[in-house]
Amino acid sequence: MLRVTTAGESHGPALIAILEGVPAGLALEEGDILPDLERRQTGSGIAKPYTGASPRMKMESDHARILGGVLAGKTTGAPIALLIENADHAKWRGRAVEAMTVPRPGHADWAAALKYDYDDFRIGLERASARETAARVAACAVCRKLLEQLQVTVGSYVARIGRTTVGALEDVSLAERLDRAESSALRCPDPSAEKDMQAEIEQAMQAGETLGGVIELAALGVPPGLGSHVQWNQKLSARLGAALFGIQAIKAVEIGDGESLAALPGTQAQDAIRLHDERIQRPTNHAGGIEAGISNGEPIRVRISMKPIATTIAKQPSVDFRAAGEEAETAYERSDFCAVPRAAIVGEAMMCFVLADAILETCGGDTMRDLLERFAGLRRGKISDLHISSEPKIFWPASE
Ligand code: EPS
Repeated sequence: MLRVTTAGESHGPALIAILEGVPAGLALEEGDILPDLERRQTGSGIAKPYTGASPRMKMESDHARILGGVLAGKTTGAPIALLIENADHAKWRGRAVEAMTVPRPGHADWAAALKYDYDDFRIGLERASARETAARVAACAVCRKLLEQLQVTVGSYVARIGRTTVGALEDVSLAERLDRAESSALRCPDPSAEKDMQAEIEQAMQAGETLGGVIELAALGVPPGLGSHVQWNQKLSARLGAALFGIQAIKAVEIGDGESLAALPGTQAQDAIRLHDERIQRPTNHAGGIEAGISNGEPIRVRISMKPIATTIAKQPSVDFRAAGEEAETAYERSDFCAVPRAAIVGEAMMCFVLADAILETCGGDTMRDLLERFAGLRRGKISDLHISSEPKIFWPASE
């Protein structure tokens, strides 16, 4: 239902996003997009508190201009076109840029050059760079605005950076963790772990290293019935997985308790189905709000793991492709030391996109008015909402 396409290079004039499929009648202004762009830019990386963000973040102040699809402050149903200028571009315009001849292990450099026959590794870098995520975050802020009208909220927190993980958070509700992340430079809901994370980032920066980590994403207020079990690519879990694996440097996606469920006996890995005041209740949420690829009305919980950024000040073994080629060490390119807190916002953006898409698929609607009416019907969960028959039936009549 929804499609988002981005274009533009990391150091080119601008990034562009086109979002198609948004119903008409959603109130939208540039100020609605700005908060997510600002959240994605957290920290300058060069001053305390260290967040590990690239110094580039100090140079850019991302702002998306709406160039199409919105008239008189409301979406029209036409594609929404957004443009974010790259402030850094001024330094690159008209300048001969030194050839990049040594590919960085783990970056797009080598694979992209081989695939597209590039004659300079910088060509792959320009599009593979996570700078592109600014455009995605802008487009998906529109999806967030749509979800807000339906009382669906999406948030995130950082659960791990390098070796440091958050402490036990069982007593802190999911909503409270998401709330705490908003006032933490590293989006960490545990102040003591945050201090250790900052120390670890500082050490990594001094050592010319980079750090990865783990992000928890959550959506609250999601109705049951999004996605479908009937086809592999309609499963909400599959759609979230594909969208989240589309974020630069994401190496694992887990739904609910994810990998840890593999070690449990079957009876302990499920969420009991209970009845309370004629409503179905689930006392636990190991499934992360998705059963058989369909949302079940519980909060959607997804964990994503990000590898450390491939660009390190510390040198890495590679090959110099000049002339006949010889083994060489990588040269430093400006980059983030740790992009985990910033990637959390990109994760939220992709989650907003997938949920808005699944809602539009289930509810349809050319206009927000249609959507709001139909969406109200999704909030079911009472015993009387289902009509289960107790009569036996012949599913497959014997052939005559
Ligand atoms: C990135 C390298 C750095 C990051 C960039 C992602 O850019 P530059 O090479 O210009 O310093 O700052 O991220 C952004 C610019 C951004 O807006 O997120 C990379 O190689 O992926």
